Amino acid sequence: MAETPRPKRKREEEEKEAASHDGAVATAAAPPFPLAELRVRRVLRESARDKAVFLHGEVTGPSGEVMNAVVLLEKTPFQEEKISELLKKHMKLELQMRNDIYSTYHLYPPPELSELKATVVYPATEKHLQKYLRQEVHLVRETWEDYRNITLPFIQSQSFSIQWVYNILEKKAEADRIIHENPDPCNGFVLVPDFKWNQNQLDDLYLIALVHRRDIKSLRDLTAEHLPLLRNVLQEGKEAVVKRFGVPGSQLRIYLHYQPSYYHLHVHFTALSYDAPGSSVERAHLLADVIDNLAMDAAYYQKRALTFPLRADEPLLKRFQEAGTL
Ligand code: M7G
Repeated sequence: MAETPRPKRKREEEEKEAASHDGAVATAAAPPFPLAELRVRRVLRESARDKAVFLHGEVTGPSGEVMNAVVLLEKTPFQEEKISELLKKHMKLELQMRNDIYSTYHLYPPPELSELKATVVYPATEKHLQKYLRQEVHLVRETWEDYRNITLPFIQSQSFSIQWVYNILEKKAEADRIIHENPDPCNGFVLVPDFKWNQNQLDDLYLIALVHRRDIKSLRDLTAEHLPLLRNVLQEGKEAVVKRFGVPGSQLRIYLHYQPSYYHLHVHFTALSYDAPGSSVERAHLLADVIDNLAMDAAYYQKRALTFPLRADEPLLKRFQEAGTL
């Protein structure tokens, strides 16, 4: 596991704490994915702004079968404390152009300071390939009746496997990464770093709270019965983040996605200053607002229409089109 990033204040204290996590290693005993053997089939998406590329590739399995993989390569944010090292230890500096007081260079950092983050989904299903493929997007406005008649039957037949969630809850994976746990089977949850975050810097802090209960698919299922659980996630989640990372609750965006990709209730915790993917108004619902809405009306999310984006080729969009609701 990467070293826990240190908040700007309380460095000494944090260093001591970080040291206690240094020994942690990834739980997966499986060998690393054979990246060098990946045959790239196509670029699913590429983003100059995010400095990221999503690849669809193939690898040959042990018995000769061809298996799909999605590989995301992305440049990681700068770590403030490593910048002077990077400037001192660069391997090469090539002048690109000079004009008056302006000049640009190609700077080649040493390998240990030029890390890329690689995220691998293997074996990847057709749904993973679709999830990462750049697509035109449409907004859908779903009434409660639409949810019951169109969305619910669809997600019951189609949703992504949530085995990774159960692995975390049962400590079969990522156990060493747990930031906080409330073990109560009804009102408890586990808070872990999201796999989008490499934990090297706080600028893109991203954690995910997974509830222990397995019967809540999404925002749509929430009622006043779930208020104690949601309040625990909000309160204890904020306390755990300030304790471990020094980031106060006032600088966290804590929200649920609707629609989520994985239908087991979870809550996203991101740094407020980070423009996290999926944090825009058409997908993110602030947990504090969700709690207030349920406190005012126990069946709020079984009454109101909800808007969300769907990619052009998503089968759910087709179902809405066929039902004539778009
Ligand atoms: P979502 O709202 O269901 O879908 O969020 P999204 O992926 O479209 O945002 C699920 C969240 O879980 C995302 O932020 C993922 O990055 C994160 N996530 C997904 N997987 C498979 C893992 C995993 O294996 N470990 C961890 N720690 N996070 C994951």
